[in-house]
Amino acid sequence: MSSADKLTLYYMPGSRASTARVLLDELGAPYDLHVLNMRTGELKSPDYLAINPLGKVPALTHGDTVVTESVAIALYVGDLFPQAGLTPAIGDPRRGAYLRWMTFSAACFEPALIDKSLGHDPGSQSPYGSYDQVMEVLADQLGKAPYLFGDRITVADIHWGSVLYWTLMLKLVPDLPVFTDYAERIAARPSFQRVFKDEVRLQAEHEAAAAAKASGGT
Ligand SMILES: N[C@@H](CCC(=O)N[C@@H](CS)C(=O)NCC(=O)O)C(=O)O
Repeated sequence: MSSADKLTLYYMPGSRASTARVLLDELGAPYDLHVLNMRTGELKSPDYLAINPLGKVPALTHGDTVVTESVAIALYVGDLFPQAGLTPAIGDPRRGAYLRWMTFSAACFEPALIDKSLGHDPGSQSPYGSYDQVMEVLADQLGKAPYLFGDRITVADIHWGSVLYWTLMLKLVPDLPVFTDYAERIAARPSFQRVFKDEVRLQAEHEAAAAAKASGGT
């Protein structure tokens, strides 16, 4: 991969950027990992705000192209590395469902969780229906097969396995067996385990750096 094609993932441990990291590993993608320490303000530094003006992770650069938003990053890298066999490509009968369920994550699932946790009732005009409907349709889809679209794992399963792993832990979704079994199965993959292990190290480093900064060090 030339420098014009270089991939860099802007990431912080213990965040949804972990999913993008796992996914790049699953795809066998060559990339640089740019680790940011939220506790020392690196997400809001001018350098990083030039990449993502929201100061949020993940972000991915590919040469001069900048991609933010977890779902967009997952779709982008899935299409970039079809040889990994994890991407329902254009023409694949699963492609429509793939785009649907990836978009559902950002457009329906996440707003439903946020409204619920803030005690907002969006009413009947809600773009996602209701929280309960979102949970029901997701549980129904996951109950059909080992993976979202049958017997073959895709990028969407890496994404949703991670989403459910974190949201179950935060008690934002009901602990239905269809969710817990799926999340545990996906998070047990070696790629997740490697990233989780490395994040323990990184988080300890970040805490030490924040403590040093607070006590007047660099
Ligand atoms: N819609 C964005 C949300 C990104 C987001 O909220 N990232 C969190 C980490 S999970 C973050 O960067 N938080 C740092 C902050 O808000 O300062 C996406 O899906 O990528």
